[in-house]
Amino acid sequence: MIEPNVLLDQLCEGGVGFFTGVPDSLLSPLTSAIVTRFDDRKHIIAANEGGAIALAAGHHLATGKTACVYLQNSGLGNAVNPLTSLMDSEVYGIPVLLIIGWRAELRAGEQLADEPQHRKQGKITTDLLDVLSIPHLVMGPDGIEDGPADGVTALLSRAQTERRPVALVVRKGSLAALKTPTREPAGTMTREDAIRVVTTIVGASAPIVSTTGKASRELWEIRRAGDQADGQDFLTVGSMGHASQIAAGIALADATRPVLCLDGDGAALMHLGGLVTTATIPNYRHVVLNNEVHDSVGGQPTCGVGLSLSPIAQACGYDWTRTIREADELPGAVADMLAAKGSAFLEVMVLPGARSDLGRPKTPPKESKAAFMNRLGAV
Ligand SMILES: Cc1ncc(C[n+]2csc(CCOP(=O)(O)OP(=O)(O)O)c2C)c(N)n1
Repeated sequence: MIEPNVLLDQLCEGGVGFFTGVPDSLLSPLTSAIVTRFDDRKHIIAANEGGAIALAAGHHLATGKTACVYLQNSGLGNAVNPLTSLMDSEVYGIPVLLIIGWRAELRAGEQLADEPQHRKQGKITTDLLDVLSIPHLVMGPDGIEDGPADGVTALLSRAQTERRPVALVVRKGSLAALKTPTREPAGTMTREDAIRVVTTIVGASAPIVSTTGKASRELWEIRRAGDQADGQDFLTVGSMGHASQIAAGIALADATRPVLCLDGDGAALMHLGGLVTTATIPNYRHVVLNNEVHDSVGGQPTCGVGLSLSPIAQACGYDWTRTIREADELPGAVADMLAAKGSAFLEVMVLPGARSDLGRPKTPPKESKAAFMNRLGAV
């Protein structure tokens, strides 16, 4: 396995002086090494992958150097626009080294078992890089595959001399584990307990759209344990950051029915501008479970550590907003949110972490979708 700090040394020796990205579980050891080693002028956890590419562009414009952007392959979609219309040699020709965690990777043409939301992207990751004319190498636990041992250095120097994006695609299990630095917890209750309270009080009064990551897994398990009917929730298993707009589309379709979005802080921050839209919808209820970290992929901080999201929601136009930290405040706050006149935003500060035996939704996404649409009376 590759030691993250050895890879980091290689990057620094190759001239990389700035790191940014959105955390990924496969790359978690690398992000931990970067967080430990660099201060916040040399490393920025970006709100989204497109923003990370643009930060890297700015770094190059100011220093002439190549930055490193780390991301999960799910985030490539967010990065495609600045890669094609800003960085590409047909436009400004700006070098950047992408380090991409390859979920649902292909090994000798066979796909590694992974969640449904990763399958398509896993299949097309290297083809997509080809289409984008981004030279890339694949790294496995034994190092660079089908390339020289100093492949990373060669790739970096290609980015610099040819002034273009290049990519290192990293397989599962390639990086040796490194502990994520721990932080002061933002809240006092677990995310799972908070979800249990929210679902109990909301009952059948509002369909729920939940965010990407462990929150949806916990919601699914809570429904299973309670033997509750399918179709109450739409789990946004992929498409991080978009749960709020999915809920908005549902809320707009029927003004008589409240709709609740169960969001994460990282996801809400990823496409924060969406708050301006959701705030205008009177039957919209937004709960953000804020643990200040990307818990689902290893607990790395979000770009909003120490930031309260309620005042932002209020400034975006929400009619009702509140932040709570204590478990005993939650039932009353949920009831008030449901009774509020107009759009409502509740920020619940929660602890990072999850049960180690947390399961994953077993119902295929298309079946869940059909049950949800049935519940909404759409089929
Ligand atoms: C576009 C995109 N980028 C990155 C990921 C990887 N990813 C999945 S869940 C997650 C963290 C979500 O953080 P947050 O919304 O704060 O929820 P938490 O996990 O803390 O409950 C990340 C980065 C993804 N699925 N999609």
